[in-house]
Amino acid sequence: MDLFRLASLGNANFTPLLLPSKTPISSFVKSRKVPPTFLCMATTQISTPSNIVRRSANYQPTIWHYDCIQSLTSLYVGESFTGRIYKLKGEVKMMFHKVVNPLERLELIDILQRLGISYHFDNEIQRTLEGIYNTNHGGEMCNNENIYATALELRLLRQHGYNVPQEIFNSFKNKIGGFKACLCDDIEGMLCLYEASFHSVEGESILEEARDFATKQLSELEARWFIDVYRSREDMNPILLDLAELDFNMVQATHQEDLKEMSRWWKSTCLGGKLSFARDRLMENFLWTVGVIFQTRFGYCRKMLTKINALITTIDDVYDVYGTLEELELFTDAVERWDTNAMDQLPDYMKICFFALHNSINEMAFDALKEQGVHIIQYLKKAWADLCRSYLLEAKWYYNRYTPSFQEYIENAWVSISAPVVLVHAYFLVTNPVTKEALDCLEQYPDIIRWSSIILRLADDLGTSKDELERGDVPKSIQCYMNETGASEKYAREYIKSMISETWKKMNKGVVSSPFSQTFIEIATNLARMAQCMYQHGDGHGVEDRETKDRVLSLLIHPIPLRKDQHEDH
Ligand code: 0FV
Ligand code: MN
Ligand code: MN
Ligand code: MN
Ligand code: MN
Repeated sequence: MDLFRLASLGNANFTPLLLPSKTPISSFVKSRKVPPTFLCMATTQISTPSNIVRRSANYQPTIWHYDCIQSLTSLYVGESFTGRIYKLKGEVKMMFHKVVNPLERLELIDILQRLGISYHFDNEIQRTLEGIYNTNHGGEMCNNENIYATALELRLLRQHGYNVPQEIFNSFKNKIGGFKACLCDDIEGMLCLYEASFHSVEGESILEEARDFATKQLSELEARWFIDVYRSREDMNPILLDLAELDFNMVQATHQEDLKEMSRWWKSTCLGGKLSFARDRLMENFLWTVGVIFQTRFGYCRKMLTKINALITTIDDVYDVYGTLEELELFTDAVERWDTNAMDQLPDYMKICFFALHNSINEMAFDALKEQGVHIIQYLKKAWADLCRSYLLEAKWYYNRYTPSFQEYIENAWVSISAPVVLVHAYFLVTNPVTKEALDCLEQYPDIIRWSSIILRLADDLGTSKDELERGDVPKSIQCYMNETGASEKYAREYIKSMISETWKKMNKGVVSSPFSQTFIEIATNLARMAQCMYQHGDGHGVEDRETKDRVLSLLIHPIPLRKDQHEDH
């Protein structure tokens, strides 16, 4: 059920769709009094005069209705399926013993990863790769003739934390230092080289050349997609396919239960209904978390991250769209104080929002105290205060019509994209025991959090800034860069894309030598990948009914149709 195969997802085929503006800006700016949904509330608000002109983002109501989500039921639950999975897993484990050729072993690992079932075989994969690393890189450098095999080896070993030198590609170079032209005919080899090149770190010129050389574009890398491709391959192994399909459906059944629970929570907050200016995007908020951590055993983490994403999405709209500067100052103050006493001065719509935030986050901290005996609320509330301060600074820039320099923008924007909040919470959701060292490190936002946040911010800007500027928002990275350098929009976008690539290299390096757990590293990496997925065709988070809808249907709603014999416990 792996959504992604490699760090390059979307890097390659990232083509933001620019939405033509059908609506003149003036019609976005509606004069709104208190939203009608608030009329039923006992209103104590004092600070919102009725003549305030508020912006509107014109977000559409959600297409995923509560009753529809609650009616999701999957066939793929229960012991007969668990037993079948267990049997198939045993057969795959046998394959690791039967296959002796190193290339075939690498291919087996690659296929398991692409089918999204490698997580069942972590030990086998680790042992196999260790053996291959020790044989090929322990002593003398190997001299490979097969570029496909060499690229596959570099990618898999680097993905699993082995430091394989880029120089293993030297034997494919010609006398003047370029890649040999004849390699182009090897399409499989070129694709493999292309993928491997995304595992480069800064300054690796050979891998950079490799990427330029292997210009083949990849697209659609989801496991769901690969399962369909694999089914029709000549060398398809029916055991692997059976396991992948069954596993996909069973994992999906768990996701559906998580989703249903979160949709009940979302309804209970009333945020979707009462804050009619804000995005009601429970499904998308959930989809992000499946992309970030899909394994069934991390259900609690997935659910809490869904809440966090939903709160972020709502509060972001409060700052970017609806709130007045005075209200935003009050809200920021309330979050900094983390005190319900600070709520008295807030307008009603902010009271609901603050209370939902305060309750949800306190509950998570309470869970951590009960389950693990760690007292973490100070770390969580600091992350939210940092986020709200960065939101407030952007609001001030907006009201002052100020355009920051690119550097000044980025220094704030990697926080205002909310990834640090997501990752700080994620850290506590997957780490046990929590160490003092890690806590100190976390407070300063370690590099892995920064790189992931920057990729998320830049990808979001590529996908959303056009609409944002039209409705009235601060200049984003593209506009700051254009303003500072005089570059065209086209060039500025290219620059931002190259900055994403450079940041991936830093990320690749940080992953090799990090004090954090593999699970946390994967979350941080997947968050950045997910950003490139969600913003690949424009605003896939805010706009529900395009590519995102197809992804939701194929990943979360529709199971893979199975043959009859796959239902039986042989
Ligand atoms: C971005 O929206 C947004 F809502 C995000 C990133 C929240 C959902 C996802 C996660 C929490 C991971 P928007 O483009 O309005 O954000 P900015 O920062 O540009 O206002
Ligand atoms: Mn697509
Ligand atoms: Mn926004
Ligand atoms: Mn914002
Ligand atoms: Mn944005």
